[in-house]
Amino acid sequence: MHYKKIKNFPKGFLWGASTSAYQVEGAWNEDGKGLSVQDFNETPDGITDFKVASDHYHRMKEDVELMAQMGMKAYRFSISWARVIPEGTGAVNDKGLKFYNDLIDELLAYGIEPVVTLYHFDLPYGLYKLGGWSNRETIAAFENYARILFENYGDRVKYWLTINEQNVMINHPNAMNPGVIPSKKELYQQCHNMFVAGAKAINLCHEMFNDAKIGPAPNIVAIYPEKCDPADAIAADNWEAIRCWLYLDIAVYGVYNKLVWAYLEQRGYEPTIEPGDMETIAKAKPDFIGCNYYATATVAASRNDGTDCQARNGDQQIMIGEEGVYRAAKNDYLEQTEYGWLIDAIGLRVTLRRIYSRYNLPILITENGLGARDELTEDGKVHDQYRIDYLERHFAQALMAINDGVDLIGYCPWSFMDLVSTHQGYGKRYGFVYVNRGEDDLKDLDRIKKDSYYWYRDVIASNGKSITDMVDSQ
Ligand code: BGP
Repeated sequence: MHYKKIKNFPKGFLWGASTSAYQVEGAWNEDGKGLSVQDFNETPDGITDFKVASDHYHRMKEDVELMAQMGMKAYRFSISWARVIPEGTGAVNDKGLKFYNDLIDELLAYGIEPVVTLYHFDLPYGLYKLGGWSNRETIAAFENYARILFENYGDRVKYWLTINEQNVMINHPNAMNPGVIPSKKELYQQCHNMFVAGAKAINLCHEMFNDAKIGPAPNIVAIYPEKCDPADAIAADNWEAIRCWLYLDIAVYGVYNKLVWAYLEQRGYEPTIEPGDMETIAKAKPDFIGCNYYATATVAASRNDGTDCQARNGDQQIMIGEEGVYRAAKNDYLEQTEYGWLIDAIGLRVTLRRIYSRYNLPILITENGLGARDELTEDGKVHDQYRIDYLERHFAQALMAINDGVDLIGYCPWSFMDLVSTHQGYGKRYGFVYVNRGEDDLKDLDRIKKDSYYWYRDVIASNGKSITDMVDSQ
């Protein structure tokens, strides 16, 4: 759809940026913090662990000042469950509570809206040892943890996200399981338990506050069929339902997606649902949807001959197909980053339109960004024009989605500052702020504003007018 006149970003748009606790904080065993599964994940040789990360725990005030100078309206961060409740359940760590209390106060002092994720990949190890999400006790532990956060921060935090990328934890479970990777059957039981836990947090939040907004934060991307072959369209539909709609249908409609349930039953993956679970889930009504978007995926029809899972999409993004469901396909229309991640700005518009037309809820982009090997050059700067280009193209498509009628309330690129990538350590950077450290060499951990920092500052200052003008002139 082309428009004669482009509307600007709405007033009060939440221009922000994101991080997560274990990737940015460091101080992995300080001030009473317990350990999380991330502290036990073995990283390949030459790739850093999460012990120091970006040392944000010790430099929080300096970091928030940088956010303020950039003009950020919102900051999406996660709370480390094990910093607040070291074993995941039981005793509370006052120093951990204080860290986030101070962070929230600091943000608000600069007029930055805190957007708080309760749980971002870092399950307390104490709970993991007891079975993690396979153990229904973890549901109660999560509800208790949520209650503690709401009691302590609910007077100031108005935007909450329950669980980051639950769909990634189920479809790519490696990084969340330092021990044995669970079977699919067990993963879908964990998934169900997380659905109940997320719903309990939403219900609790709504019981405790009238003005708080809470929602899930899955990774949602449109899935394209490789060709206009209807069989490819079915495969795209299969994978979009299993990868994406399962998670949002539960959150918004309170039901299992029928197609996905058929898939689960056929394979014997269906979870045990305890009495009361679906009532809890149905009662929980999110106020908005958080969406992490990196790139679309493209699939072809399943052949169901034992070859669907063979990698056949060259070095295009992490996707391997599933027997009897879909095969991975190559998308020749898309560029790739140096890490092989696809770049699809228009796909963001497609994705936002699909989400909005299914659910009719406000959407907050909670992650999107470009991982690259940024270099600190001799002039002491980081010239990341490629990141500016990437974000400019994605902002433009977000604006088009707004013009299409999507109620997009904000955009929090990943990431505010450089931090440890989930799989690729410190070499792969996403931030607007460069952190001066290597994989092993911690150097001085100085913060250096990249070119994209100044660019984003100007975008925010004009409420995206430069993007609107650019789109308008095309
Ligand atoms: C998302 C996660 C983030 C972050 C990001 C980039 O899936 O929610 O925590 O890691 O992806 O991925 P990576 O760090 O693997 O480059």
